[in-house]
Amino acid sequence: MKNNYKKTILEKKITDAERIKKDSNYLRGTIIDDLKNEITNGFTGDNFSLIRFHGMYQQDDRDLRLERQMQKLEPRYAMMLRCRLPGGIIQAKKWLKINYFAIKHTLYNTIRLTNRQTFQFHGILKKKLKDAHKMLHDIELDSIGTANDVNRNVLCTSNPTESLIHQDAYKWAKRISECLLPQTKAYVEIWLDQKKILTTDKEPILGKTYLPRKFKTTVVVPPYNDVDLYANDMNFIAIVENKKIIGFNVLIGGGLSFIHGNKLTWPFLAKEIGYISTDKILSVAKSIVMTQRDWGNRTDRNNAKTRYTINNVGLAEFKKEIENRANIIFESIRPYTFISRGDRFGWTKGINNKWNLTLFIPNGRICDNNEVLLQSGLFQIAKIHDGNFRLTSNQNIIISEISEKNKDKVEKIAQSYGLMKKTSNLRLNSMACVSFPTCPLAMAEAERILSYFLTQLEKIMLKYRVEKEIIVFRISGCPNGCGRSLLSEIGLIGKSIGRYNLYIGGNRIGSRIPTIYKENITEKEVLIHLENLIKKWSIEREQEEGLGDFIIRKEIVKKIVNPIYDFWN
Ligand code: SRM
Ligand code: SF4
Repeated sequence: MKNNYKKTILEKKITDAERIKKDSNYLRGTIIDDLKNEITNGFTGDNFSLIRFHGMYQQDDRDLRLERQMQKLEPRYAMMLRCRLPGGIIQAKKWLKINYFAIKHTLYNTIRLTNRQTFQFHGILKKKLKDAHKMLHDIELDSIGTANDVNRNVLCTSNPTESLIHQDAYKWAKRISECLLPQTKAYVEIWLDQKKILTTDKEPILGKTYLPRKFKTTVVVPPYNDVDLYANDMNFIAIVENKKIIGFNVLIGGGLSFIHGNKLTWPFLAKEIGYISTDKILSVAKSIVMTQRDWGNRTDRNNAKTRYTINNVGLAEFKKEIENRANIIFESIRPYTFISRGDRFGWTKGINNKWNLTLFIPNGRICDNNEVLLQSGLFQIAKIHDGNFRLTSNQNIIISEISEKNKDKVEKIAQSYGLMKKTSNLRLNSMACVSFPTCPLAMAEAERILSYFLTQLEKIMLKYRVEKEIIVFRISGCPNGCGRSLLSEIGLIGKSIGRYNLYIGGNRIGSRIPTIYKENITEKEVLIHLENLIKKWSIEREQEEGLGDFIIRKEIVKKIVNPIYDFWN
């Protein structure tokens, strides 16, 4: 380990986030007292941060902030709750309860699919939180480890019924999720009223102060990179021989966030460290997490994610430590290729002769509106469907394992509720983060403005006769980059209300970080720049050349090779 880094992590003062974890008695804090406190709808002191370990964020509606301030009321506090759903699979029958809860007990009445294959409720009042957890428990779900400094929801390439390989990959995603979960009994005591037994809490993997920062994992089956693996801390790419997974290439240290103006922060693509056979996957996963636990920077949260640890100690040293801890030697990376990362919409047939129907969910927001009755349509499907719903990392949904006898019925419902409307390839490959009104960190609109941008871009694409093309277009309301804008061909990142940085030149499969093209521009300016680019692309592109690749070939921006240096220059 580099000496000056060792000195930093040993000598500098730990952050308050570390103090909170240390003092929390394995994530209990005084949450139980706060639940009884009727004076405020919020959580107090350390509990504000501790509830995140139980899968909840305290938020307030930012559209109402000013009005409530004027009325001298406390902000309209309510919680966002994120469920744990490794690989995104949930039985359709369970959806009925989730939907009922959203309609009856949340302020927004919607469900939000996230780009990490799970769902969130926004707007649960403190007094309804236990009901939410009990409802999840009744359907064998929970929200443990979906937020804060732990391993988050584990992603897995969607549509596992398509082959036995996918089923196997899903099994591994679940096993990794379970193996890395917090062991504390705090969740069941607080939310499910389980009696406290003599405290036997131990956290052999995560440690008493958990990880230095959030940690993200994927299991991927090439050629589909629908999970956007390069954005994740730890990734297992399945290597297949004779139709069986025989092992995994391991990639570590991806992440997309940065801070405007802070050149010590940068996005980074996960890097290859070697190949392992399947029997090593859990010990390697544990070793990577434990190395990051012990070596991650607990004195500066902006330098605490795995990619910074790797940069601080060196990739070779990090890899050696994993090998020592797991008692393995990585083999050379095995060949693999990715050809796409979008979802495969419409009908596909599975190995078990059952059917899958992938539906496009704009922004992952499950609600009814004038054009589409998404919430009602999915509810009707869930009532008759005895298979699963699969949530994708692109915020869409697959109705999976539909029997032959139900296929027509499902299609009829999907058609009559408007769930199978024809949509442009641009729209199908777009994404936005949640942003306003619930996200406290939002600087500019994302989810609520995506459709406006897409409608304008659809017109521009039609004008230049490229309306059938795919453009991976993504918006994030701030540089935390939840909409994965820094893995898009065209990405917007919020600067302030109505203003964005425009990034261009990523690629369709998500293995290149786009470059800043224009800074702090208005929505109108964004569209003017994009029209010029699309026009040029329509005339000068090579056959089947994507917009991002075209931009790099024509040197409209400099290609990002090493983001540590190139991202800011
Ligand atoms: Fe995110 C924080 C929403 C995927 C990077 N993210 C947040 C919070 C919880 C704001 C907060 O801390 O108070 C947002 C809640 C908004 C709301 O009202 O719901 C939020 N992030 C989301 C979701 C819902 C966006 C979506 O539209 O799907 C995604 C939930 C995924 C899940 O189910 O777990 C979501 N967030 C991501 C991704 C993409 C991914 O994981 O593939 C990233 C970039 C990848 C990465 O981690 O580098 C991402 N979110 C962040 C960060 C920056 C972390 C960092 O490394 O610095 C924050 C802020 C933080 O953690 O301090 C953040
Ligand atoms: Fe909120 Fe920023 Fe993430 Fe969007 S990118 S959800 S605005 S934290």
